[in-house]
Amino acid sequence: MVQEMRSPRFISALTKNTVALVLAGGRGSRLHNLTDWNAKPAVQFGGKFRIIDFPLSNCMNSGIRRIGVVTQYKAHTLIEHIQKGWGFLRGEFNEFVSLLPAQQRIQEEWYRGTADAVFQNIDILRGYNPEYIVILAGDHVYKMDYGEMLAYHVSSDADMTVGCVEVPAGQSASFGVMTVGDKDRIVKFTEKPPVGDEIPGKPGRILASMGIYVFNAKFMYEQLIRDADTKKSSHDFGHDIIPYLIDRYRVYAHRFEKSCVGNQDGVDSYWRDVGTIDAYWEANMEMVSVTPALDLYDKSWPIWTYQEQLPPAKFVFNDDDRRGVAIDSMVSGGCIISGARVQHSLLFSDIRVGSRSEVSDSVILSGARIGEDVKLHRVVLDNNCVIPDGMKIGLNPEEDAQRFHVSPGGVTLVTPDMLGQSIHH
Ligand code: ADQ
Ligand code: ADP
Repeated sequence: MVQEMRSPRFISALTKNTVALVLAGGRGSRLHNLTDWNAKPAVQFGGKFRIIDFPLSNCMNSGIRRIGVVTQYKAHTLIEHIQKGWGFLRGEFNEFVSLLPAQQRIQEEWYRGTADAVFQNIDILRGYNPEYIVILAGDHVYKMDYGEMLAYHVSSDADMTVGCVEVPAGQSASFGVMTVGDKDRIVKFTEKPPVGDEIPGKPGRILASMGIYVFNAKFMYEQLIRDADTKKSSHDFGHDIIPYLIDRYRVYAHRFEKSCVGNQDGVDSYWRDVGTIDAYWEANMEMVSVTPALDLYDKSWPIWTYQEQLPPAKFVFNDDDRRGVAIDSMVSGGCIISGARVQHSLLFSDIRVGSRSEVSDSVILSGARIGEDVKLHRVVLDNNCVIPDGMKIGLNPEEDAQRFHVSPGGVTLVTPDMLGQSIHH
């Protein structure tokens, strides 16, 4: 039965009857000043992408082409990105990426929690008339075939299915933690417990919710209406909806490794919530490694983005006999490395690095102007920073901590505001 249901024809019938909603409105405050002006899903990642490109590309590659993006907090860059980059879908084929900003459609409040963000768009969703709804987070980096998760949901006869992944038990407080019974039916679910229940037989590991859900559409509408009328609810999927449902309905866990795409043998399934500066730095650095677990070069599961058209990166051997070089690095379009050395770093687009400067183990977001004789080590440099000649960052943590934000892992975040450059150029 299950075998038969997993045929590609069957899965495409499911994905066609699905609407995906990408929740992209959260503050992402653990990313500190990187989200002062940008919602986390719009934060740049991997040299030329924005984080939201990953779930959106997964939808495309999975055959889900009816997508709503729910926005709220500091959505300007995000909205512009979606409009410029994701407008290629054809309405004639019933394909779209639709922006759903908080607009007080149902009540006089902004979106209160994740479930409320969906509830307040219920009339729009109903109008699309889908059989299934996939709820995704706009701030995770991974490649996943949602069609596999839908097939699992249908073949389990589930009302709701929660994507899950194994993580170290020490991270319990960041995740919804679940216990599963027969055939991975969820029997217990606790949102962000200080200490989560370990997986039986796997000490030190917990089964964490990825914050992505499949629902039978009608069932979801009923449950969101019920929750909206519940006074003491915080209207959050993890806090309120899942704990309420598990004893009353069929809620199943779908394991990410079953639908993770393009995993290399022997490498853990790649899924990252790049929620903190350390995690953000680390995940970007992983892209620079020789064989990253997430392959951006795989043409069978492309990650799409919008990027300004720019000339190729240029490496200049300049007048005073200095080579402009980049080693173990990724350098995007529009960059000019002139007589400078870039090592084990990720340079987004339109960046200049001047003579005798050294950039190492750093993530440099687009538009940076790095002067001469500069040293940057383990730095995350926000968009459009201007680093004056001779400035050294990342060599003296105590000095850095007075001007910049130094993360627990020793990564220095530098934004234009911290440099006294509040003018957007
Ligand atoms: P968190 O990631 O902490 O936990 P949350 O901050 O609620 O959950 O954000 C989930 C997604 O919804 C994010 O993409 C965020 O941008 C978006 N979002 C949050 N508030 C929103 C709003 N008001 N309007 C629109 N979008 C909003 C969740 C689950 C956990 C799970 C982790 C996995 O609750 O159970 O383990 O995700 O990362
Ligand atoms: P991008 O599309 O390149 O991400 P943003 O609109 O997010 O552009 O802005 C780029 C950077 O400029 C931000 O990361 C922020 O640090 C800075 N910035 C944007 N707007 C302001 C502002 N009004 N005041 C100060 N800094 C700003």
